[in-house]
Amino acid sequence: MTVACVCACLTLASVAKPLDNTPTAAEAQTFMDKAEAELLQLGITAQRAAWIEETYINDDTENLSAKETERVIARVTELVNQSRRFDSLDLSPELRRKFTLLKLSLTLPAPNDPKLRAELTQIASSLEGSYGSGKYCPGGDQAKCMGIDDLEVRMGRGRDPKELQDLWVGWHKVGAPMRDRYARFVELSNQGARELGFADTGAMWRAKYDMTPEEFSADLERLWQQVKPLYLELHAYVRARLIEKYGAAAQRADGMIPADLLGNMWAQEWGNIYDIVAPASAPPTYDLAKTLQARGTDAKQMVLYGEHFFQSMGFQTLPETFWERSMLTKPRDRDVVCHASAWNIDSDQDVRLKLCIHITADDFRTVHHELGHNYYTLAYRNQPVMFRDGANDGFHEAIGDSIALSITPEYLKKIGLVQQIPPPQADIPLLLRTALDKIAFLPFGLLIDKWRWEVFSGQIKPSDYNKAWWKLREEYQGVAPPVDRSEADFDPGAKYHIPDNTPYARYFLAAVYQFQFYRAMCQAAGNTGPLNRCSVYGSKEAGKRFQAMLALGCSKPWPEAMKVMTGEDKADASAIIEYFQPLIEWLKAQNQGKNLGWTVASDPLTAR
Ligand code: X8Z
Ligand code: ZN
Repeated sequence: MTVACVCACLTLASVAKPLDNTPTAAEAQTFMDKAEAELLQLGITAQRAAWIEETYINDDTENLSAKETERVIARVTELVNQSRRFDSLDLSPELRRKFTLLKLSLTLPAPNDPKLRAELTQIASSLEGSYGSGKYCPGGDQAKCMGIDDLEVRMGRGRDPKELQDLWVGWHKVGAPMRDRYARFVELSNQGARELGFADTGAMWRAKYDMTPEEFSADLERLWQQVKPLYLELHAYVRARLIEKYGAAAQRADGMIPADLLGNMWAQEWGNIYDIVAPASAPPTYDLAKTLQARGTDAKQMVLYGEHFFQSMGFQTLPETFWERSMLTKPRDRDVVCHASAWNIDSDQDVRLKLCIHITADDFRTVHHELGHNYYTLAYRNQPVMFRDGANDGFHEAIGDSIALSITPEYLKKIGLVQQIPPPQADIPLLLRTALDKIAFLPFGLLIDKWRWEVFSGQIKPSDYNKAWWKLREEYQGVAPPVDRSEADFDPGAKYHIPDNTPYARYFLAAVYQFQFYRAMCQAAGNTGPLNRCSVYGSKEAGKRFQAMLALGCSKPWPEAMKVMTGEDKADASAIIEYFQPLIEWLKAQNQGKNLGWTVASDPLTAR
């Protein structure tokens, strides 16, 4: 029994203290126990500082938060370097996983030189501050200034191409002043990544998925190829309807769509232009925003709807402190980061939301998205510190969205938000409305980090930042800048996750995972009808299945966590295809005889 012998020898080797200075498994365990306790405390302070910074932006809070971030990065780096002496030890899979996670834990690796590290964290804080305090004041009128939350609502509702272009150009000015800081940020962070043994920061990010960075890139490409045909159909259909509506303003010889006409500042989700593209003879569906507004729903009630859904599946009520400490509306007297986020200050019960809620259908869904993060952190809070995170970051982003897919007309009727359930013929319009958000998002979700990975690897030079950005947007999304751009602009800076340094591949993954999770919950709930009509509202069975996966945190490689919930151990877009099947057939019929796709401009910075 060779195998048993090998195991026994290794176990003995790690128990008995060898004569040389080789560390033991017991020492590794003690080291990790201490590291976990220390990092928990450092993390809590850093989270508090970040919370204050993002809900009260000024030089002081930026500075204090940068200092705390710096402290965490410095200590993690130190611990990673010290832990290298345990690299060749035979440790339990659990302990080995903790060391691997520790090594991968920084999103912002920083140089060991304290001066450079401080410079990097200051830049990081200031980029975030620039975005958060960014405004556009039409006509230069200070009384009309809008932050991104108001601008998003205007982009969603606006139907005058001139106004849309003006808002688009106005907001995108926020990027230009970030350009030089961003280039330095990339340089410094890469140095940190190299010191930790990675090729660059992007390679470090791609190493976080229980597979090699190369396997990860290939997996994303596989998923994209699965869904690309559906995106092409949607793009062609929407393009035709926009041309019907706007004429020349929407029409381009190359077949691309101007990026300001899709109801969203970044053309990343198109649900807001549903009214423009709705099938001509569609039976009326429902207008959630109108109903919510007519009832005088406030921000807190929006969140209560979300909490109520989770509770119906057996999840706990949110702690009292959630309501005391969350920021649900935009304060009048100071700059805040309005971009929605969910927080867990203490890796325990101190969960919060930070949102500038508007009473819209978008924000109704965003609330569910964010609560998904909160419920995930609550579910894994009893894991050891190193395992208190999502199975991977795509899981974290998918949880709330997989619940929001259950916001069906039947569900809305049950909670009194629609009067009448639309007839079965309304399935196509409803699916189209969902596809405008979920399918339109896919290429966007993919290209953001395609850009960033090449920026970090040096393939894209600072002098080409904007050109490379638009080349990817044109290639993947088939959208073009509404006005000429140049390298004097820095349009990536106008998208939150670039100045905030939040990796973005997670959202692409989540767009796929959420349909897998939803399909599994629907099975658990005993759904037998078409997938798109399923709601797991009230299903304790679905809740139990979900909770079992959530409670694992990142204690197991993500395929194992996925298996617990879905029986599958791979990302797979077949659930998306199943969900949208009736729409796919309908779109194909609508597009018959039309060309799908577009040609990418040779100069991506030129509007037309
Ligand atoms: O950033 C978010 C969430 C916070 S984690 C509101 N999302 C991405 C975005 O807004 O770009 C959700 C969907 C994609
Ligand atoms: Zn999120």
